[in-house]
Formats: sequence, C-alpha cells, structure tokens
Amino acid sequence: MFLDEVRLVVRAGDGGNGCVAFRREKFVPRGGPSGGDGGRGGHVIFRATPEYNTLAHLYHKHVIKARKGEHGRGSNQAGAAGADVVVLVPCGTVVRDLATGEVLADLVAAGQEVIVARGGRGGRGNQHFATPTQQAPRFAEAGEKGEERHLQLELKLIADVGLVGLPNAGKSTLLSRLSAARPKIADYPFTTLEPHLGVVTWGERSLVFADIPGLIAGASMGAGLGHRFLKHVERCRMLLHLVDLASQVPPAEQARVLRQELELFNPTLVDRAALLVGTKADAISSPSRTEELALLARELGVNYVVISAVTGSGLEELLRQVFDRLGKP
Ligand SMILES: Nc1nc2c(ncn2[C@@H]2O[C@H](COP(=O)(O)OP(=O)(O)OP(=O)(O)O)[C@@H](O)[C@H]2O)c(=O)[nH]1
Ligand SMILES: [Mg+2]
Repeated sequence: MFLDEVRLVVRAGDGGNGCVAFRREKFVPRGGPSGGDGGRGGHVIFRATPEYNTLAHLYHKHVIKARKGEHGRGSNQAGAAGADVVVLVPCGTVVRDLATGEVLADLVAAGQEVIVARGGRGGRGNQHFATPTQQAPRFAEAGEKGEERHLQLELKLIADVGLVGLPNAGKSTLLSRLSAARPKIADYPFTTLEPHLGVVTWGERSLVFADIPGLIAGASMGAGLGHRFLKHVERCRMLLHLVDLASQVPPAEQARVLRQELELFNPTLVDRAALLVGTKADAISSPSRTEELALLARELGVNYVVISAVTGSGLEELLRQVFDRLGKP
C-alpha cells in the first residue's frame, strides 16, 4: 500500500522526579541532603531512511510514546534517562504540527533527524537546594512533563524528473522502458494509481524519474487522482510534459489542460524546466501531429522530442536533453 499522509500523536517521556534524601552514616548524626536528580524523559525522534518509500508502516500507529526518566535516588544517585524512540520515515517526509500548521522539519537526506517531542527535564534532587539558612531541604523538584504533539506527516517524493500527462499518455510505459521500475501499463485511463520511482542511468550518470497518475481537467480541484499526487513532482527539477500523438485530442489541447492543472496546483510548476514529449510516434493518428507539436514547442519556448516507447525511437535524444539540462550529478 502506498500512503503519503498520516496523522499521529507523539508523546515524549516525562522527566523523573528529584529525590529527597539525607546522608546516613555511622557517627554522623545529621548528614546533609543527598537526593539525586531525576533522569530526562525519552525524546521522540524521526529519522529519514531510504528503506521506506511510503508512510504505510505508520498507518496504524496512533500514538508513539517514549519512556519516562527514572526518579533520582538517595546517595546522590541520578535516575537514568528514558530511552529515546526513533521512528524511521521515508526521505522526503514533511512533518507539520497540526495545531499550528508549522512545518517542523522536511527530512530530505538519509539519516537526517529531528526531535519532534522533547523529553521532560529531570527534577533536581534536594542536594541542590541546601542554603546556609536551610541546610536540610525537605523538598526536591518534580520532573518536567514530556512534550506532546499532534502531527501530520506528508511524504513528497524526491525525484529529479517528473512525468506528467493526461491519462493514457504513455508515462508508465516510458518509465518502464527507461528504468527497472515496473509500473502497471494498460490502455485505459487511470491505470497508475500511485506514484512510481525509477532510476534512469545514462553513461556514468543517473537520475530518479517519477511517474504519477494521469491528470485531467479539474485535477487541481480534486477531479480524478491527479491532485493528490502532484505534490510528488513539486520537488522535481524538471518535468516532462507527455502528449499522446496517437490521440484524437490535438497536442496543443492536451498541453493546455496539463499546464493549467499544474499552474492551479502550484504556479511554480509551469515555470519548472520542461521538455515537451510527443509519445507513441509509431502510431501517430494524423500526419500533421508532429508539426503541431513542433509549433506548440516554439510557442511555449520549450524543447521537444518525439518518441516511441515501443520502437525506442527518440529515447536517446530524450535522455540527452534531460541529462544535458540537469547538468552534473
Ligand atoms: N503504440 C504505442 N503505444 C504506446 C506507447 N506508449 C504507451 N503505449 C500504450 O498506451 C497505453 C497507455 O500507456 P500507459 O503507460 O499505461 O499510460 P499512462 O500515461 O501511464 O496512463 P495512466 O497511468 O492511466 O495515466 C498502453 O496501452 C500502452 O501500451 C508507444 O510508444 N506506442
Ligand atoms: Mg501510468
């Protein structure tokens, strides 16, 4: 199951209480205060890892708790800190505080960590409170409460190149042709229901491509599936706009719908480096389709390539354009 949004509660451990104790030694009738400090409560920590590609493993975890710190003891013994809880999340996880909406962290790189709930400080034992006038304090500090937060976790995949297009444009076919990814391919719309990543290698270099479900008019408003998944191309440095040359719908019209949906979702997506890709060159519906594509590219001021994922024509040119544009790894 692919899941890119979960809500959960994180609760750090309370600090242990400070201790009230006095030294008791033979021949020392009134020993001084010797109550140890309480230990710190455990933190709840999120750590990004490439081991996970979705948030599905957190779906059933409603509350994540770390342990309390131990109380202080006599003879100045401090309590042990509560163990921290480390929760693994996929790279690309954005952590938000639900109450304030504030972004607490965007965990992009493997190994990156954030404390999402801080353990309470341990209370100080009575040894800290002795003064010249009060040499035998009968009190100590209580441990602090651990933090509790309601969080929203949102995964935004990390890919260099995003494949966008109307349903059936040939996005998944292209990804499977260029990489080892095996998304489902079929001749009906909305075959792809969840994003797929594939590593595309060209010479010594490689880039991560993301295939998302097809977009339709109104996707940004919630029609179809597209709106839910557009966030996964928000981090992409380049977008391939796929238009189906075998379709009855002219390329200009397909591209218009596509750009409109991208723009409505996030205006920076239309300004993102783009390459117009005419697909299914082996099955062109009208001989003028490639000319229409060339014209459109000129109007939009972008480069274009014509490909066939079936025969492989144009794929080398497509990769050259993408890798040239995105520079060194
Ligand atoms: N003739 C021909 N057919 C292709 C080519 N590329 C894809 N197709 C066919 O087009 C149909 C749709 O391909 P998909 O790759 O599933 O399209 P998609 O854009 O991922 O579609 P959604 O996931 O539904 O958005 C399938 O029947 C493919 O076999 C091509 O280069 N030539
Ligand atoms: Mg698909």
